[in-house]
Amino acid sequence: MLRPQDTATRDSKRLDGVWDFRLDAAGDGRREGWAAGPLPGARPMPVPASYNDVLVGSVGRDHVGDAWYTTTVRVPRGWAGRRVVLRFDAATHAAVAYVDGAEVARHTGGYTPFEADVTDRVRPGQELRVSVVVNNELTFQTIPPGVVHDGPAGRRQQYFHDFFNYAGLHRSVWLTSTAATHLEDVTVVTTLDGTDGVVAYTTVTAGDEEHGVHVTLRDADGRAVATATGAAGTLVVPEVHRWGVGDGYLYDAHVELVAPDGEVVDDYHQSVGVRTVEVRGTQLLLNGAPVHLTGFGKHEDSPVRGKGHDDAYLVHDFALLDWIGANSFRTSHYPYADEVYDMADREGVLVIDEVAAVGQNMKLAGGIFGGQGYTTFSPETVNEESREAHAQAIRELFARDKNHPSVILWSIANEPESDTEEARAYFEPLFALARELDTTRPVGFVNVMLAPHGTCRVSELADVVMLNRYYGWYTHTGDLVGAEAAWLAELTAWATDGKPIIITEYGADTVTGLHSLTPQPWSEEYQVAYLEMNHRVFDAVDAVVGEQVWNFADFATSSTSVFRVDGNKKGVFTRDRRPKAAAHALRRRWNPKADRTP
Ligand code: BDP
Repeated sequence: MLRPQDTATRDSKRLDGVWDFRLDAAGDGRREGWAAGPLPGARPMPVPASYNDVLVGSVGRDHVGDAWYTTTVRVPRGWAGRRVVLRFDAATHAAVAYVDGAEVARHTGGYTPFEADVTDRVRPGQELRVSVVVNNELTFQTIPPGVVHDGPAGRRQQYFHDFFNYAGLHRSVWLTSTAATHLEDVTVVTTLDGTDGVVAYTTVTAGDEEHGVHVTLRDADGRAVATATGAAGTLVVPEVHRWGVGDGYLYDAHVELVAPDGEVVDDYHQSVGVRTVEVRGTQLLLNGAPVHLTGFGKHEDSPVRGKGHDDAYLVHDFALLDWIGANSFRTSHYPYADEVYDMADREGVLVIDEVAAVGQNMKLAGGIFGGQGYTTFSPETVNEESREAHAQAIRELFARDKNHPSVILWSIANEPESDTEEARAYFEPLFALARELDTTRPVGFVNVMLAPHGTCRVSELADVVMLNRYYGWYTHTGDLVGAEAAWLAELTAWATDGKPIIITEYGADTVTGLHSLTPQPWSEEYQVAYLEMNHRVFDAVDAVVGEQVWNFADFATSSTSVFRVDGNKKGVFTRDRRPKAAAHALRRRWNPKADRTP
């Protein structure tokens, strides 16, 4: 599936704006055919945004079930004879889309795109109605999992991850047009041969005629540096400008589909960063040289819009990453909006790209230990159907993000149960699938503190060890001396596996403005002391190739716990992106040469 684009032969129309909207907990809309016309009792709702906090009161926050969106769009007159596609960048968590009341697409998985060919349903120059019903229910067979309970207050969604279950149309909706015969997919894989860059490409074309493929690779100044023909081929770039950290140099592969009479019927621009990623021993190599990741686990999260994509937050967050000296982040705990990866590509920021498999661990809920009353892997809980949904989530993520140079490592789950035979059996085929889909990037998963070295049965399947550890927070609370000794002992044991280790989470909840002369948990001083203790431990273990603090910013969580006060406060920045003392401490470590004049 290619991204919407405006080229000489492709057009796109973004349908973002204020749509008509209605919650439908009872599920009346599907029975009564609400997709067919204007939505009865509609209220306004922005797209993209989560609907939850846009609405006032608990109605949006506590909603479980369907929510309807509808809008009308005029199909451009110039699209006569063209193939027209309706695309959703994301609908969380499951959706059915309709055009003029007829179902055109169905999709499960809240963080990856889907589309429908609606050519037969549109008349150029005419208006059409786009409706979509989005459902936010999570079960043991969804990614991520959850359980819906019936109670005196109605249906309630329980889930096992530590961020609010925001839902709705979180990303853009598009109507696009191409020629009937069109490019369906483009894949690029880059390698280095001395000072040459080698770009291997493959294309997939849909349509019945024999068409040729021409590819021209241009540098950032628009100069053609290599050309090739054929559905698959290789482009060699002498003296290539490598893509690297802080140097997001991008080439442009212009792919043209040419009819036998020479007419260019379709064309698409694929940006290309020429770089290699490799694991060698305990090192992670970018372009053959070791890298050390600095940065954060993030969330797509901001006031009012929830998980709705926002370009202002996007650009500001990247400016903050640059200010603090972060060269990487993890898309904890789900695939982010396409725009985020585009920005990472152009800024030279490294991304650990994560599947939305978070919460498959019934001994844990959001870092807090304590049984959930379920067995993780069983015929009734996480089972074969869940694994198929998980496999599908991997397929869709890899297909979407395969061409981003910024994506250097896949994470196929966060903190699943990993110390049992059942876990091993569940994950083995998923690792095999990931390796089959992408032979060019390392694959891993994020290990939880409950499965320390020696007990984890899944980490040996991974290329890189990724650890979330909270010594000094969830254990050894307030005792940084004891924490340091225990943490160093565990990390030293992991290092004996001979793989690179990335600390994907370490952090302490901190109330901004809470100060203490002694390092008290929740104070800004404690967060700083906690991070410094962790850094001493990391610096003592050579196999540690990355440190990503939990979290970049404070974020919203479910309102049903006694250990979250208005959300998770482990942010180094507040939810509105103001620095805590820890931000300055991290900047001193990660960006020591930065100008410190205010
Ligand atoms: C880890 C989870 C993360 C939580 C964090 C915490 O991966 O989602 O938010 O703990 O407790 O277990 O803050």
